[in-house]
Amino acid sequence: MRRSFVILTALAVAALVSSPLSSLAGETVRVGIDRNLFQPKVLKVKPGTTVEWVNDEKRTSHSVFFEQEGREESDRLFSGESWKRSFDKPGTYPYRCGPHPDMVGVIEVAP
Ligand SMILES: [Cu+2]
Repeated sequence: MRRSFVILTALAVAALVSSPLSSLAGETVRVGIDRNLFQPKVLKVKPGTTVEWVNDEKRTSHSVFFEQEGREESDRLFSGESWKRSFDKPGTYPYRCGPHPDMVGVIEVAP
């Protein structure tokens, strides 16, 4: 009895440590960056999703900038580099590329 309790407790602790609460509901969805475009341009995700932008260009560097929220621009992403952001609250999150203001995208978060 006591032994099984200890084992179950250890399993529960291990589960919590290996999967932080913030990521329990979420998956990671990829947005590619290629030919000066975010692909897909409009991405719909559920709350708790992490979005990962990956620069698929050979040469050009880009960033991810949620300017309208007043957030800091991501680091410049060079070829093959990526940047992540998690979205917990429903809403519409427009963003653009720092060095290329015409490169725009939207993350739509809805249950
Ligand atoms: Cu760019």
